[in-house]
This record gives sequence, C-alpha cells and structure tokens, in this order.
Amino acid sequence: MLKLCGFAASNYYNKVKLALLEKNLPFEEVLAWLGETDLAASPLGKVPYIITDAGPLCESETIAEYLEATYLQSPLLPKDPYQAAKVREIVTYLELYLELTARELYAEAFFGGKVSDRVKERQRALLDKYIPAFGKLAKFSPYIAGDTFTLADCAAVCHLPLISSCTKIIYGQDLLAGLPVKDYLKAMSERPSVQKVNAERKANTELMLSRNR
Ligand SMILES: N[C@@H](CCC(=O)N[C@@H](CS)C(=O)NCC(=O)O)C(=O)O
Repeated sequence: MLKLCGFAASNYYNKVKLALLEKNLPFEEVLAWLGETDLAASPLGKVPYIITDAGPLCESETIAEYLEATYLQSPLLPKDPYQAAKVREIVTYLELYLELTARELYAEAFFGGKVSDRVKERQRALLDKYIPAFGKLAKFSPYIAGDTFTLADCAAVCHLPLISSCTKIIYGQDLLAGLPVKDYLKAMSERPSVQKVNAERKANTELMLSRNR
C-alpha cells in the first residue's frame, strides 16, 4: 500500500493527501516530523514524501503527477494537453509565486519567530505583484481552474488559507481579499475529502504546537 509520510499540519502534505482521497486510493499515513524524515527518500528533509512499491518519491507536485499517471481513476487533470497545462500553470503560480513568497513570513506569522521589516517590505512588494497575476489565471468557476475539481484545487485548498491568514497577521490585511477566495474555500469545504484533511490538519497542528512548547 502507498505510504504518505510527513505530518498533517503541512500544506504540501495535505495537498498530496487530498489528491489520494479524491482519487479514492488506499494509503497509509506515516507520521514523520521535520528532523525525523527519511533523508534517502527526501534529501532536503522536506515533507511530504511517499513510499511506493517502485520506491520513494518526494516533492508534492511530482508525487501528484505520479499518482495521476499511475492511477487513472477519478482523474485530476483534463485529458486535453492544453487544458492540463492550464491546470499546472495555476499550480506553478500558486506555489512558486504566492506560497513560497508568503512562506518567508511564516516564522513570525505562525511560529513565534521574528521577520525583519526589510523582508516584510520585500515580500509585500512581491505579493502585490504576484497576487493580481495569479488572479488573472485562477477561474473560481466554481473550481480554481474551471468547471472540474483538479490538482490545482488540491493545491489551492491547502495553500490559500495559509497565505490569507499569514498576510492578515503580518500586514493587518488579507492580501487575497480582492479574489473570491473565501467563497471558493467555503464551497470546497463541502467536500468530504476536504473536511477530513482539515479536521486532521487541526488535530495535528495542536500536536505540533504542543511538542514545540
Ligand atoms: N516543494 C516542496 C515543498 C515542501 C515543503 O516545503 N514542506 C515543508 C512543510 S509544509 C517542509 O518540509 N519544510 C521543512 C524544510 O523546508 O526544511 C513540495 O512541494 O513538496
């Protein structure tokens, strides 16, 4: 059986978990906190990684693409190559520009650390450029890439809430407020897969914070 390794407070872990649930694939969750991961499977010590019959695999989008190519049931990418590329384009914008830019602020937003004013200003300028550009690609109609649930939703459901709350905490303003993110997330939260991921995320976040205390 596929093993999903990492911890459920992680947005990248949950993105893969959501894809597994949406595809109805049996999998086992193996708890691995940062610092306790298998470096042979994920050389940078990042989560998630999976263990398959063929071997280990890291990087959430690589994993999602592997699952999609291997298990044809409940497809999360359109058959048409151009439409599939449009889905991947949204994932890239969301992760490379929005999530990774906001991530520089997480230490202060979520983990009791401190981020310098210089970094806050730099990331703010980037987010002010990246978010409207993302808004031009994202459809929210009702799914992030159009009329079907795709891999882009697996990413968006896990990353957008973090970006919203992080910018609210750091800048006193949800920088995603100009996009229909709230309504989108509310609609997505009606899916049983999303409900399960969110409930287990909350429980694991409590556990993670209590370990760090
Ligand atoms: N590009 C990676 C990002 C994964 C990632 O950053 N995971 C975080 C947890 S949410 C992590 O492992 N951080 C520890 C680190 O970067 O050392 C992916 O898509 O899997």
